[in-house]
Formats: sequence, structure tokens, C-alpha cells
Amino acid sequence: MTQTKEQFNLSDIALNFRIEADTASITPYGPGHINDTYYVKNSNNGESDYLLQRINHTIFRDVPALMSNIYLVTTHLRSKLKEIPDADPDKEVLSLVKTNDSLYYYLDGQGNYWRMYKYITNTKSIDIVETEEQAFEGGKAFGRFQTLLSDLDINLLHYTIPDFHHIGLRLTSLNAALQADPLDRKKTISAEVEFIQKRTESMCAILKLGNEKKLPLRITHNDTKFNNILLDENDRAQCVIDLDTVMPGYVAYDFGDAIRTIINAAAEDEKELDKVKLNMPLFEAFTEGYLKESASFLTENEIKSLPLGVLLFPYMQGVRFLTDYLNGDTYYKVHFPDHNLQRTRAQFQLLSKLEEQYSKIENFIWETSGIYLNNSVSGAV
Ligand code: ADP
Ligand code: GN1
Ligand code: MG
Repeated sequence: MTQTKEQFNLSDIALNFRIEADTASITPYGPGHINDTYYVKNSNNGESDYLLQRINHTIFRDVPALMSNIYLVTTHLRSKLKEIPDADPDKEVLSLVKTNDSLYYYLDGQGNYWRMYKYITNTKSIDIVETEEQAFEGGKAFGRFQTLLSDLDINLLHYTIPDFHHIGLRLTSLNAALQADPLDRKKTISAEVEFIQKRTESMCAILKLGNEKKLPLRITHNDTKFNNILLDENDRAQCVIDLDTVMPGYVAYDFGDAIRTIINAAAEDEKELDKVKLNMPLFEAFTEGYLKESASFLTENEIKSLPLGVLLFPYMQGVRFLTDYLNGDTYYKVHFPDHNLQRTRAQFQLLSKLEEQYSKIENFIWETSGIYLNNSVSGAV
């Protein structure tokens, strides 16, 4: 589904939603790898624009369950923000638009699922973080997101993609792809396979802690790329977006995936590997923002697991990109034939750099958590 250029009558699809708009134009929008996003411009000046999204139901198999999660989470966040002075729930939480049938998704005649959000004006999302202020704001946004959701009943949430961050199963899928090798691509990736094999055991550390019940499951975002935060004109974090994968998970997953995109001076798919460098001040600023908001509810074991997440995420993304490369690029949108391989190499380069700085990363997280907890980190798990 992701690779074909399908034609849709977007204006007709938009008419199924209760929008107050004279639609001026509907145009493709955003850099996402999974869903298709369109910007719905309203010709009535001063009235809301919208975002229309076709949900990738090959990947998200149960769209009603997914939309139920998003409804639950946005409703909870909105009610929590109402209690916070100076917060503006209309700008700081995504607003879903109902269909004429009072649902939050529209199923078209071809079996495509669509949803609509209000467009939040005067915001931007960025792929590569430039300033420490942006990184700090991003940390606060994801920390606050987890904190505000920490009192929502986790059992109400569906797993929108089962075992999404289960590294053991990701490696099983890679092995299956290596066995099948439908496009005869295996011969070009022996260095990457060796890189993965060397680290298999250490990368299962978070899973192991979870299985031993040393880490609690929380409601986490699970796709904390920096571009899933909307920043306002002054670079203040305004709204956490892209809520498809909000479900139970470990906090280290969100922390690690965010650092993966913040600490890297280059793009996720950088071709010239010597441009992949660590920007430590951005890591530090994000960590400070994150712990400032979240340290009050994190356990000691959770704080200790955060650096493990920092290593796990470039590894896991590399494994996933490589698996998709072997399988013939069926999951991620690609823009040229070896795109997934290039992404893999950039992620593994990033991981190598992170490994060199691991003790610094670990120490910084630990020391910073102490500051925000007034040196009284809870020992409970
Ligand atoms: P994807 O899953 O494809 O990454 P996102 O939900 O992240 O899709 O949306 C794609 C882009 O659209 C985002 O990176 C952001 O720039 C923009 N965006 C998403 N939701 C909104 C919104 N409600 N208001 C303004 N911009 C938005
Ligand atoms: C996908 O949809 P998007 O682009 O935000 C992927 C994430 C990966 C990311 C890598 C549902 O996110 O898990 O981290 O690409 N989303 C899904 O850029 O697989
Ligand atoms: Mg996104």
C-alpha cells in the first residue's frame, strides 16, 4: 500500500467530516514514513484549517481500536491540561474531527481509513534539532506527555501494533528475511549482519528487566522522533502529535527513540557517514527537560534503564530498516532503491558513536535525575 501512487477524491473524502470550511486546496503534507497526510486549506480566512490522514491499515490492523486509543488519550490530556494554569488545551492537544456519522474515522468504498484533525496554526515540526532550547523543550514535551498519562488506566489502551518494540521479535523477523532473501540482497549486507549479531544479547537488556518485573509498563508514545512535536514560532514545544502508537511500553523506549533523532547532527538516512556525529549539548538539554517533567513519577530502575534505551533505538531502527530492505521495501516509504540500506548504515554509525560516549551519557542521566528529585530517587519499582 505505501509504495503505490493511488488517486483519491480528497474533496469528497473531506466532505464526510464535520468541518466548517470552504475547502480551498488539499495538498500532500509532511515527511512521515507510514501514513499519508494532506493539508486541508480553508478559504474562509481566520477559520480553522485541517489535516486529513489516510491511516496505513496494513500496518495498523485495527483502526477502530487505534482511534479509540487516540480519543481516550487526547480526552485525558485535555482534561489534565485544564487543571494547569496557563495551559491551552486547544493548542496543546490534538483535536479530532468527527465524521457525519459521529465516528472518528471514515471508511471509504475501497477499504481505506481516514481521519481528520484540526490544524494547529503557527507551528512547525523539525527533523534535525538545531538549538539546545529546542531540545530542552522537546524533553519537557515528552516528559509531560508521559506524566499526564501516568494516571490513565493502562488497561483501557489497545496494542495498536503488538510487540512493536520487542527487539527479540524484530531479530526473529530479520532472520526470516535473511532466510527468504526474495531480492537476493543478503550478499550486500554481511557487515551489517555481523554488527547486529555482536550486540544481540546486550540489546535485550530492557526486555529482560521488563520480564523480571523490574520495569513497570506505562502509557508511552512509542514514536518519539523529534518531528512528532509541534514547536511554536518561538521554539516552545506546543503539542505532541502522531499518536498512533500510544500504548503500554517502557519509558526508556520513548527516551531512547527521542535521543536517536536529537543527538544526531545528521539526518536519519544520512548517506555520508562521517557527518553522523553526536551533539552532546542537545542530548543534555533534552535530558534536562525530560527529567524536569518526569522525574517525580519515575522509579530508580526506570532512570537506570534510560541509557539502555539510547543504545537500543538506533539498533532497533537499523534492524527494522534492514529487514525491510531485504523484504523489498514493503513497510517504510522509500525514495530510492537502497534507501532502507542507507538508513540502516546511518543508524549503525550513530550507534557506534553512542557506544563510545556511553559512560558519559549514563552519568549525565543519573546526575541530572538527582537534581530533579532533590537527591531522593525512589527505590520502588
Ligand atoms: P506521520 O505518521 O506520517 O509522521 P504525523 O501525524 O506526524 O504523520 O503528521 C505529519 C506532519 O504533519 C507532522 O510532522 C507535522 O508537521 C504536521 N502535523 C500533524 N498534525 C498536525 C496538526 N494537528 N497541526 C499542524 N501540523 C500538524
Ligand atoms: C515511522 O510514521 P513515522 O514516520 O513517524 C515508524 C517509527 C520509526 C520511524 C523511523 C508505525 O514513523 O516506528 O521510528 O518511522 N512508525 C511505525 O523514522 O512503524
Ligand atoms: Mg510523524
